[in-house]
Order: sequence, then structure tokens, then C-alpha cells
Amino acid sequence: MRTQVAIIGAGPAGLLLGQLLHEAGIDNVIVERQSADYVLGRIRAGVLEQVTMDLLAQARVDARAQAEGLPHDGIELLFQGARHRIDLHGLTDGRRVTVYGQTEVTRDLMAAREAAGLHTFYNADRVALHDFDSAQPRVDFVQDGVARTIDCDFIAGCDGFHGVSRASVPPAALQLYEKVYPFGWLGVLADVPPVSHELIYANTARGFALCSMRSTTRSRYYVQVPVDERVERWSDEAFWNELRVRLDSEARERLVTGPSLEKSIAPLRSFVAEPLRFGSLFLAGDAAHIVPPTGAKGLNLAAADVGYLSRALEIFYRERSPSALDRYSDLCLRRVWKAERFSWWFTSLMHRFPDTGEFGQKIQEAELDYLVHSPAASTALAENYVGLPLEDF
Ligand code: RFL
Ligand code: PHB
Repeated sequence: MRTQVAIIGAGPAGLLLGQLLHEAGIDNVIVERQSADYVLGRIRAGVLEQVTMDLLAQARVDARAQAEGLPHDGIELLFQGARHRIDLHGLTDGRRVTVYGQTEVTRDLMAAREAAGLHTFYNADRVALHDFDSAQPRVDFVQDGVARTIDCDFIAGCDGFHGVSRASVPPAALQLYEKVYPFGWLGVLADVPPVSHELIYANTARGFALCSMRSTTRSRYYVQVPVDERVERWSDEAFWNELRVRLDSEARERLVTGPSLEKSIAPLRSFVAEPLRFGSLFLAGDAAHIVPPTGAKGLNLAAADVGYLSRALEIFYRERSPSALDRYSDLCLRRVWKAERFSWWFTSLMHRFPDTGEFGQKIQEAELDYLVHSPAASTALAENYVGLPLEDF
């Protein structure tokens, strides 16, 4: 079969790109290695920037996020046993974030894609990218034992960190930057009311903790664990006990516990592959870059990338001009590196590292004290947390 844009991966990046292109009248097909249910079973991000909400609106898939998402005007930083509020809304001229899970974003995008009758090949095996150094690239794969080929103008590599797209680029053409952190996040999802109506990011001598949520009745909590920790070693009770001791006394008393619906450990990594374009192949989202989740930027960066890519493709097909596509990589990377810096900084400030020690703990606490009391420092945090604006081509 033939299409204009072949999209590899039906995560948030691939699905959102598909809807944005469809709205712009650009034909696209998605090839996904897993089943739709498997993709929906992954519990990941929970915080959407305004830029992401705007892109969902542009793709006309924002109705449920608007109705059911929780607008958040602030976050709380907990250190030395006390919580301090960062007024995101007041510090950023009225901007805010929306708490709405990645699972729900993905579900809405899948439903819109199905309603529009757009083609998605799930359970695609042996996906292979060919001839993307030419203007006639091609994607081969096998589905239900049947070999298939998609001829296209462009390939969008939206297949995540372990996908085939980046791996198909000759290594010499890629510059990789990476930092692996010596800890992970043990996360629990539970049908219990959130401990606070805003997110709590906690710095403690026992390590980081995060209190987040998916709704007013469903909570998502995380505690920092060593990088080699195994999830089987954590009973629900052990998790709740560890979370409790990392909270302040009021939150400790308010914490409602219950059986976990999901429990997993995510390693923390910073990673960027440059550039994001190789002829007719464009990388977007986790396929090109990873941030540690502390800044809540992973999903938002993926959305911003495909926002840029859909605009560049629209300009290409409307004006027959490659100028925006030529600028895609640079424009994305400028924003990506700012999010990489913010996520690395916030991770460094909030976590216990093997060499933190008593001195390092004091330095973190002094920086946090400065951060919550200096309007300049609070504003810098707020501006980055709510998300930087997209630039024009
Ligand atoms: P995704 O979501 O990984 O989707 C990529 C899709 O591509 C498919 N795929 C292939 N398809 C065809 N052929 C192949 N060879 C393929 N190989 C892979 C995959 O099955 C998948 O469906 O990437 P995308 O769309 O770029 O979206 C990025 C976000 O998912 C990601 O940035 C965030 O979820 C990161 N992240 C978090 N971000 C946050 O902001 N807050 C969080 O709390 C948070 N928690 C997480 C996370 C990422 C995790 N990973 C990657 C393991 C927790 C985890 C565990
Ligand atoms: C989440 O709700 O899963 C979440 C929220 C904020 C973060 C990371 C994860 O910084």
C-alpha cells in the first residue's frame, strides 16, 4: 500500500502525529509492534503542559481531557519535613498544567483514529525501514504471517527508546548524549484519594518521593529506590510504609492506603540523539530523547516534537517547500535540550545520590530554601514546569 507518511509506533507521539496530519489532510498509516491493549496497559506520565493540551485541541481529541483532567495551579516542594507551595499560575501569567494520564490520552487518540477510519497495523513483526536516504522510502513488516510493504514520502520514527527507527540510522550519522542515574522510581497506582490536591515532590535523607494522581479517587505515588532494586521485593505494605516516612506529619496522617493496581520500577535516564532527521526519516519523542520523569517532561516533549513535525509536513505539502522540514531537527533540539537541562537539574536537586552525604543533603536543602523564597528562582522553576512555548518556523 501507499501513504504520504508512515508512522512507526502507536504511543502518544505516533498517535498524536497521526491525528494532527489527518486534520491537515495528510494521509498516514501507523505500524505498531504491540497490540492496542498492551499499549494501553503501560502506566506512565500524568502531567500535561498547556502546549500539549493545545495540540490535543488542534487534533480534536481534547474533549475528555478538558472535562475530566484536573487543572493544577501549583505544586508543593517538601524538604526538612515541611511543604512549600510553588504558585505556577501566579508566577507564569496564568499558565497551569493539567493532570490527565498518558493512558487516557492514548485511549482518546486511539478512539479518534478508529472513528476517522485511519489505518493502524498492530502486532507488526520484523518492522524494517528502507531507502530513507531517498525520496521513496518504504516500511516492511509481517502481520499475522503476511508480509506487507508501505511505500511513502516520509517515515516518522515514533517508536520509543527501544524502537527500530533510531537503530536503522548508520551509527556514524548519530551523536549520542547519555546520563544514567544510579536509582529508579518504584511506582504504585491505587484507587485511593490523593493525599493532597496538588502534587508533592519530596526531598528526604531517605531519598525522593512523589505524590501524584490520576483523578480525585486514583493516586499515583513513587519512591526513589536503588537502580538494581527488584519490584518483587516490595509488598504493598512495604511501599506504603516507605512512602509514609518520606512525608511531612500532616500528609502522613492523611495518607489513605489500599491495594496496588499496578506496581513497577522505572530506571532514570537522560538521553539525546542528534540530529532528528536523516533524509526522509524523522525521529520524534522517546525514539530521539529520554528525560528522567522528575520534571514531567517526557510525554510533553513527544507532543511538542510531533507538533513541529506536523506543521513542517503541512508546509511541505501546501507550499512544496522543504524549508520547515529542514529546520525540524534544530527547532526541536533547542527545546529538547532546555527540557533535558530542567529535568536533570530537578532530578539532581530532589534525589539522594550515592555521594550526597550530609554535606550534599545540606546543600540541597539550602537550594530548596532559596528556591521557595526567591521570586526569581521560583519563577524559573514555574516557567519550566508549565512548559516553554513552541517557536514558529
Ligand atoms: P512510547 O510511549 O514508548 O511509544 C513508542 C511505541 O512504539 C512501539 N514500538 C514499535 N513499533 C513498531 N516497530 C517497532 N520496532 C517498535 N518498537 C517500539 C512501542 O510498542 C510503543 O507503543 O514513546 P512516545 O510515543 O515517544 O511517548 C513518550 C512517552 O511515552 C514517554 O516520554 C513518557 O511516558 C516517559 N515516562 C514518563 N514521562 C513523564 O512525563 N512522567 C512519568 O511519570 C513517566 N513515567 C515514562 C514513565 C517512561 C517509562 N518507560 C519508557 C519505560 C515510566 C516508564 C516506565
Ligand atoms: C505521574 O503522575 O506519573 C507523574 C507526575 C509528575 C511527574 C512524574 C510522574 O514529575
